[in-house]
Amino acid sequence: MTANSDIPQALIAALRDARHVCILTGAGVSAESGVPTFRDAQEGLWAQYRAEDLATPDAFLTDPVLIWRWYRWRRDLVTEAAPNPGHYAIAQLADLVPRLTLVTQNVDNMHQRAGSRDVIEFHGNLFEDRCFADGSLQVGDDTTAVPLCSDCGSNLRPGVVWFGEAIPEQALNESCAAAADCDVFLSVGTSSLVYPAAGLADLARENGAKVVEINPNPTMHANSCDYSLAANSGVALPKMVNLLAR
Ligand code: BV8
Repeated sequence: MTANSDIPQALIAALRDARHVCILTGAGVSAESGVPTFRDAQEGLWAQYRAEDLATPDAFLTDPVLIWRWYRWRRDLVTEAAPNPGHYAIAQLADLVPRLTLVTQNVDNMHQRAGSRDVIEFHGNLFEDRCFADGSLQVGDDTTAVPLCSDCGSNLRPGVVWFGEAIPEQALNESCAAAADCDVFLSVGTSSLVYPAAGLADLARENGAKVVEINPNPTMHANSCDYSLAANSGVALPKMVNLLAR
């Protein structure tokens, strides 16, 4: 393992020879856009809550008004923010390698706003409304504290995957297939604590891929990575793309 912020030539060579690159991103890739990570303490009104405690079906059943206020606060915050050079570099990388699969734990739509296509939303999307009863995609009335399903009258909930809920089957299957097939797996801006997302790097390694971690705070998995770049993704990824594009 090499731990530094410069991009090892061997890594660029591995990317240049790669048939298939798979990238998993977490909240850290949006940190430079001003979107707080899950590790970051929540601000203001939300400082008294742990994100993990709010992002659960039970919290929604207990107080749907509070949970909708939290998600609308996050929708506004993310809408105000803009993709950063890390997001754009990932979008560019897709044109520099034969095949790129982008899996994100983020629900903030930033990769899509930066031009990434076919993003696998492993934990759903903040801007979707779904029926709490059957999970069907709906369009909620934003003027009501808790929007209702126009089909069955049940509460609507944000289209994200809460703790204790299953990952959408298609997203899970496509992500596992890509991790098992790729030649290079990049784990970017994630603490690698939330499963099953955190298991994708192991799957890639077990299938012979080179595994790379990009995180200013190397995680407990860093030592089992081929490359650990202790850097901000908004710095390391553009550097990597520039070197690859030469
Ligand atoms: C499930 C959507 C079962 C909602 C989210 C195995 C072991 C232990 C526990 C479990 C296990 N398997 C399952 C569990 C339980 C649980 C889990 O993993 N718990 C954890 C806390 C231990 N998993 C689940 O509940 C999953 N579901 O298992 O269902 C099941 C199966 C079948 C049928 C029924 C049920 C569902 C998990 C999904 C939860 N939803 N988000 C919302 O957003 O509101 S998770 C949410 O938190 C995010 O999506 C993300 O995944 C996670 C936060 O992690 P990160 O993205 O990594 O962010 P974090 O803040 O932690 O770290 C940021 C990192 O960035 C840091 O390392 C920092 O250093 C770095 N950084 C900072 N700045 C930068 C940077 N990096 C680069 N550049 C920078 N500039």
